[in-house]
Amino acid sequence: MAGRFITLEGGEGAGKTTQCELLAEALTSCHVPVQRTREPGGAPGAELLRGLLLGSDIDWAPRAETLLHFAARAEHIAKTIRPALESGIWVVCDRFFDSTMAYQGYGQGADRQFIRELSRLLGIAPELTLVLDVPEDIGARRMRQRGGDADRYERLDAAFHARVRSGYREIAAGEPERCVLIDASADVETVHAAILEAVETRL
Ligand code: Z5A
Repeated sequence: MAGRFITLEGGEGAGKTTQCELLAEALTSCHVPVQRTREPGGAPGAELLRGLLLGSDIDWAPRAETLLHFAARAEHIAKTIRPALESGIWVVCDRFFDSTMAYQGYGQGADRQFIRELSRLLGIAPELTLVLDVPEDIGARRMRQRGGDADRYERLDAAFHARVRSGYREIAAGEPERCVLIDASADVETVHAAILEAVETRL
């Protein structure tokens, strides 16, 4: 495809949203056409599913929750990601299939082989994944400082967030050709510089 597909991943408060915005601005200033998007969401139907996943108090069965994330992702790919890439636009996406592996697989104990197989069946994968790594206590403190209501996942306990973080570290270590682990405990500008270096080196 003509565009390049970059994803940002990490636990709560890692700074993905902040860094997606800065990366998109940096690409735009180099005259690279870019579409910023996010998961769950990024297309009208996927945003509806986001409401169910984040806003409801339903205690989903792990497989059902996994499939809802993949349903949202399939819609997002069909309506937003693939059309952008096919027309030469770079896609910078806040979370993608590694989030399902980290949160549902490592965090909630859903079947990881099932998630791997669903990821493969999507038929599309990021060329570069920046995994923003931050200790859970720093991430939680940033979220408290930001304020607002906690979603279903943010309300889960510290042990859950520790499993998510170690899951992300395992994913990054297992796929070094696609993933770059970034120390996200540094200040915003330092993290942005590390991301730009990874993008320049890898793409
Ligand atoms: N989820 C899932 O379970 N399975 C899936 O397949 C997918 C998602 C796709 C989506 O929530 C939730 O869905 C997510 C996982 C689950 N839940 N959790 N936890 P979301 O999209 O609403 O939220 P998020 O992705 O977790 O992002 P976030 O929690 O809002 O944080 P962030 O994007 O990583 O950080 P931020 O908004 O850029 O920054 C947070 C605050 O920290 C803010 O005040 C910043 O100004 C500050 N900040 C950012 N960077 C820094 C640095 N470097 N230093 C100091 N302060 C900073």
